[in-house]
Amino acid sequence: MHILFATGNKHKVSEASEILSHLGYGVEQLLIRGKAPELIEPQAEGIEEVAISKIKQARELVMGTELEGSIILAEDSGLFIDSLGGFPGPYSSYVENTIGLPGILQLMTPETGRRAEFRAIAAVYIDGNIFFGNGICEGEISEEISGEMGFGFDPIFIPDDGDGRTCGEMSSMEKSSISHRGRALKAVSELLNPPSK
Ligand code: ITT
Repeated sequence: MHILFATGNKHKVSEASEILSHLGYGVEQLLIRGKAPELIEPQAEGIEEVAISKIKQARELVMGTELEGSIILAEDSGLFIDSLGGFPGPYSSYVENTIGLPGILQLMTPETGRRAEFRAIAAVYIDGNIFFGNGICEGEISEEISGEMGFGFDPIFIPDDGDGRTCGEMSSMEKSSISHRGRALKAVSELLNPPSK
């Protein structure tokens, strides 16, 4: 079964491809005329609404094209820091692009603790239906930026289910086995028909 991933983030595509290929699915980035479409993320919405919005936008783009019957995956994710009331949450992209990882570290204080979690919602459109999978990865914001693998906030996030390294210090296989994205994609894949390889 072949899935088109509506995302502008190539790291997400390679993670999803690795995770879902083990489950028998092929994943490629959705490209319209050779380019990843720019999907608008409604800010101030929950990540589920954002994932649905991405699916709807992608569906509109493929309507009337040879991709119209394709299975489409969209996903929204974010970093939720306990002591900041879940911030940056839906604003994660904006925060990464503005204050960045050093800015997040500066917001951490010894009094409030460093607990945080990544959340992801994967939405798969197939034949008029949308299936959802949720994934959470709990952990802590590290003291320092560490590691060059992964992307986004990986170098400042130490997952509880790991061994003390940040996600930025893990191989993609290690990260996906415990990550929010790995969990969300596995959950949604279980709702789809078993793929015929
Ligand atoms: P889309 O085109 O799929 O929207 P995006 O990179 O904008 O790609 P999101 O809005 O879902 O993706 O991500 C929100 C932010 O959270 C963004 O800054 C990401 O870098 C970050 N993020 C999401 N998943 C992550 C992960 O697995 N590791 C580190 N940072 C992550």
